[in-house]
Amino acid sequence: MADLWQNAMDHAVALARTAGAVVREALQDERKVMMKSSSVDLVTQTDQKVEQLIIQSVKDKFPTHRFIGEESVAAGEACVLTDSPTWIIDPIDGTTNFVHGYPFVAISIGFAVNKQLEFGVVYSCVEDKMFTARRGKGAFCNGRPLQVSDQKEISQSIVATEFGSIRDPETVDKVLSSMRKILCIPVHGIRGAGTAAVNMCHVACGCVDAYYEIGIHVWDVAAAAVIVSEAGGVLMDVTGGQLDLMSRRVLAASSRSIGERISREIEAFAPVRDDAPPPQ
Ligand code: LIP
Repeated sequence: MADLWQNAMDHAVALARTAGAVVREALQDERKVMMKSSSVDLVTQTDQKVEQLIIQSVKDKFPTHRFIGEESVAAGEACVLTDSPTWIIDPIDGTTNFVHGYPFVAISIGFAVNKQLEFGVVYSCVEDKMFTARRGKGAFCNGRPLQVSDQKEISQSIVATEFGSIRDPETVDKVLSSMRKILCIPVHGIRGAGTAAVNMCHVACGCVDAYYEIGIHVWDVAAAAVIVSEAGGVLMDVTGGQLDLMSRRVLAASSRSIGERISREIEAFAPVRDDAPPPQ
């Protein structure tokens, strides 16, 4: 079995590179933008094309494997993680960045078996950075090993987060209140790349000490979760409890103590889960 997953991972890296070239090329052209759940939840033809390209290629090579893909779920497919080998795909993480030409755009491919993540590939294609990790085998960027920061002082930390795409005033108040409390700890600063996958890879690299967000989806974080943990980081729920990939909440940190300290300042809320049955 071990070799089979290595095969799958090699295929994921090759696909991410091919997809990245498609995305970079599309950045040169005019992009046709469509809305999904709201005017700030965007999709383009490139998202759909890249997801199809990845899924078709995986189906040809691994016909029994299953998929959770951002645009397939948007088109009505179920978002269910079973014990079967499952590819969890975000064809463009950072679609808003892509639409505006803001240079953090990633192809994110995670892979789980028996509901356990086996490998993650995140290709930040404008920067040409290929982040990879396989369970138990370390995390890498363009082949160089990654290690989270050894910062133990929250007051000397830098924290990544995003405003997210849930924009009702009550939710925005909670998001801003959490950021305010974290800024007032005080931490050195707050940053955000505009993509969950890249923010998490920044935790793995050690250039930020933690990242949290409420409102993300399983395809935004599955691949990068392996990269963070293989770089020595920790993953948890924003309350400090156990991470639940379908809960749409994530906190990644360089250490449990930094993560738990941040979790104490976050005003948690619970978006509709990724695996919730569709409304009747
Ligand atoms: C995005 C996430 C980002 C979040 C956005 C959106 P997408 O994913 O990576 O962290 O703030 O609202 O969910 O839609 O670009 O794949």
